[in-house]
Amino acid sequence: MRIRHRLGALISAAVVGLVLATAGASAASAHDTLEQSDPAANATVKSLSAVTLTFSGDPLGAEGATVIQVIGPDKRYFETACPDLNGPAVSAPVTLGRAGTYEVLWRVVSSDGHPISGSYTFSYAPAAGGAPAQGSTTPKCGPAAPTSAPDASSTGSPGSAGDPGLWIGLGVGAVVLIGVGIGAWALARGRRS
Ligand SMILES: [Cu+2]
Repeated sequence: MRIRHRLGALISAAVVGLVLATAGASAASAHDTLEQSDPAANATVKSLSAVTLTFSGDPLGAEGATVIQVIGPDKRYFETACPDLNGPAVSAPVTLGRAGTYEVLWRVVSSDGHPISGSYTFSYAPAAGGAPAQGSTTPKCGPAAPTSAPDASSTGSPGSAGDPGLWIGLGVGAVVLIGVGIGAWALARGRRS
């Protein structure tokens, strides 16, 4: 009876260990993702005072880590300040120039500590009249981006195969399994003698 008790305890400990290892692995590989943007990708706006991005977690606000650049059809920059971080929302004020396609480039540090970045485009079609802003030849925040293709829009999720957290989790799981095997073997041996 005592041996069966111990075997049961060993197995439940192993199950708990496996669950913890798996949970640790998936938490480590879960970056925040861009859930919502204003303006939305491919939307057409008549006026715009800010670009606001909302993520699945709260990005970390390290110095210089949070960047939104808004690049006009003339390749000039139209964001007027560095972005503000407010919980899961990152927002930068803009004053747009002439009508056309604008590209939003963003970079934040995910709440799990990993930098993530992406880009998308929207169209600006203002009502006639009113002088368009001139924009700037240099970004307000972050380094000037290499001229990027508009269709290079990614939400920036580096390959999960390379995530060290996953491999640490799998390693812990393997160690737990080996421990269970040795324990069961020792118990079976003890029972026989
Ligand atoms: Cu991550």
